Amino acid sequence: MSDEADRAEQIEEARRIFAGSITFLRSAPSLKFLPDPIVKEVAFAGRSNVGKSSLLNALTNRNGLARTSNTPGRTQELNFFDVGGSEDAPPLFRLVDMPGYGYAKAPKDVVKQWRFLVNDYLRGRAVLKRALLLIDARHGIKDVDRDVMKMLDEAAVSYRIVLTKADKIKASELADVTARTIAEARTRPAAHPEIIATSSEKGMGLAELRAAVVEALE
Ligand SMILES: Nc1nc2c(ncn2[C@@H]2O[C@H](COP(=O)(O)OP(=O)(O)O)[C@@H](O)[C@H]2O)c(=O)[nH]1
Ligand SMILES: [Mg+2]
Repeated sequence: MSDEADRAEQIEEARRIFAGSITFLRSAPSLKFLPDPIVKEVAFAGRSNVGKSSLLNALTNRNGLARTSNTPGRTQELNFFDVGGSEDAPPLFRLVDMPGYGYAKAPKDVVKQWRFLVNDYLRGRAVLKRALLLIDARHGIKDVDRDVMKMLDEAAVSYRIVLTKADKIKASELADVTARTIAEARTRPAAHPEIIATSSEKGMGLAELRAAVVEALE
């Protein structure tokens, strides 16, 4: 089979999986609430307001799956979603919505709690196959994102950068930020060398991102 046909098949398989059942499993405010690690996980991380909830909803075609919150930096929980499976069968895998970071007004103890929760999860979770690190296309990688990239590198969790809100900038600016982001990703030990540009608003990059999630499980 040609690479192109292969790719089309991956995209179609991912589309099918994301069109199937996806259900909220539970929130884990601390490690003791983590679900049993029975299936692989792919986690979504990013600064508060980066568009993570919008992207999860767009990816799964479900409006209320991840709540688009107007109190950034408040929810310090890992949210787990089962993809596929049924009452008699385990899920195919799980999506994990990680708590947002980088909210300027977050109290110090909240920031500290975030670091403990995220670090413990990243370091101790063998079923975590990849993190998708969301970066606002208007701003590119910021120092708070670099802190998280460092955590991922040090925990040896494979991650891939996803640009969000690509509809908000011109094509030339998107080309620029894409090139800069790829260049930086390539200096990072655990980062995937390619990135994906998305817009939840316009549906851009969603099919590719779904395929990237499924590919991360292989
Ligand atoms: N134009 C545009 N706005 C977006 C997009 N994704 C999210 N937003 C907006 O950005 C804000 C934050 O989104 P949200 O998903 O709640 O971010 P979160 O804090 O990372 O979960 C909201 O006002 C969204 O409507 C996008 O792709 N394009
Ligand atoms: Mg959110």
